[in-house]
Amino acid sequence: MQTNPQLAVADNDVRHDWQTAEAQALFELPFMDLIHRAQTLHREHFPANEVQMSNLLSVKTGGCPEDCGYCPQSAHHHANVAAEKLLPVDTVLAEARQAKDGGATRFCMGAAWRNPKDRDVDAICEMVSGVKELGMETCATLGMLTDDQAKRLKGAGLDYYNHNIDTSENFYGEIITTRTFEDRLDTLGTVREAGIKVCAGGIVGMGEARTDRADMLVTLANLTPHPESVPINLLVPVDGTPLADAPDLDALEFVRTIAVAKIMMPDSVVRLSAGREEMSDELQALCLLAGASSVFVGPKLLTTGNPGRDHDDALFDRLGVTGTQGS
Ligand code: SAM
Ligand code: DTB
Ligand code: SF4
Repeated sequence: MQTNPQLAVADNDVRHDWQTAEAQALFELPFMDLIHRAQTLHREHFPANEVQMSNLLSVKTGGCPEDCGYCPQSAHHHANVAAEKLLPVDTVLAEARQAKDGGATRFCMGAAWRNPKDRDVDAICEMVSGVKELGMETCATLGMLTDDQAKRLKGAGLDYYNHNIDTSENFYGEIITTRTFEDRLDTLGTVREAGIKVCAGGIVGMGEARTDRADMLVTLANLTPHPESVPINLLVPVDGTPLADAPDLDALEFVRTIAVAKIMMPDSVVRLSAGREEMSDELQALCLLAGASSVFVGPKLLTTGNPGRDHDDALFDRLGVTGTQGS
């Protein structure tokens, strides 16, 4: 439970029986009403002026057999990303130590896999236990997992697993053909069953309709319990991917998506994920006002850019926000 004990909490805010029409109606609220409602709920559940910071490292980049239309790491597309092997454990631990020296307490490792092989899981378990020994929280995103792999990762000390449903069940086939929406949900169940905290969200701005954004949030909010963390990514259009020329999403619609996510999952940390590099400070401030309370920090996400720490520190300063580490 991520509830702030100092603040009054209405537990009946946390529901698992959302209908598409209700989510759609939230999207259609006047903007001020929507943001006010989301921010009011947010501060009933979380400290109002804190933003959690996560550090991300791509431990296995490119050459992925999946065909996710947005992703520069897919071997099906022609983005300028070279395929690399899994980084050595020592290299990853050196990066984690550096992140720790910079004040980080959560370290997230991403791999461009459809699913890890068992021998990959051996190496990832070594990374996870090494990062744990540094005294940091651990997070990984490695694709689909078997029950046994999830249990082994949990045993090594994995705290969070990121696996996104990406979009609505309806729109999913337009974006990915090599695995199903059901596969994604199965992995989320496997992760939850293994006792690992769930980080699950999606991407907006891929040409989907508002109903798709509403449906995606309904699927996430009807998971029981809710994912502890809900990343909302704005598509980073990358040359050489099928979505390179996707039409820009109205920025206020992105803010609305964050607000609706917060209202439907008030006890979850909504993360303002990919897309920040192209956002103005003012737009990011609106996203935080809409209930986002976590960001990835550092100059790189997995393969694309992210605002540097200096910029984020200055932004937090302007907003009177404290960047916190850990959960
Ligand atoms: N291969 C694993 C998987 O797909 O689950 C883990 C890594 S994958 C790159 C992690 C997530 O990054 C994807 O689920 C997607 O939501 C997000 N992502 C990838 N490319 C993106 C892009 N161009 N813009 C926004 N989000 C993106
Ligand atoms: C998530 O939802 N967003 C992060 C994290 N989980 C792993 C990844 C964003 C990737 C953006 C494209 C790239 O840098 O390759
Ligand atoms: Fe592979 Fe993940 Fe990229 Fe899809 S999103 S192509 S599974 S790395």
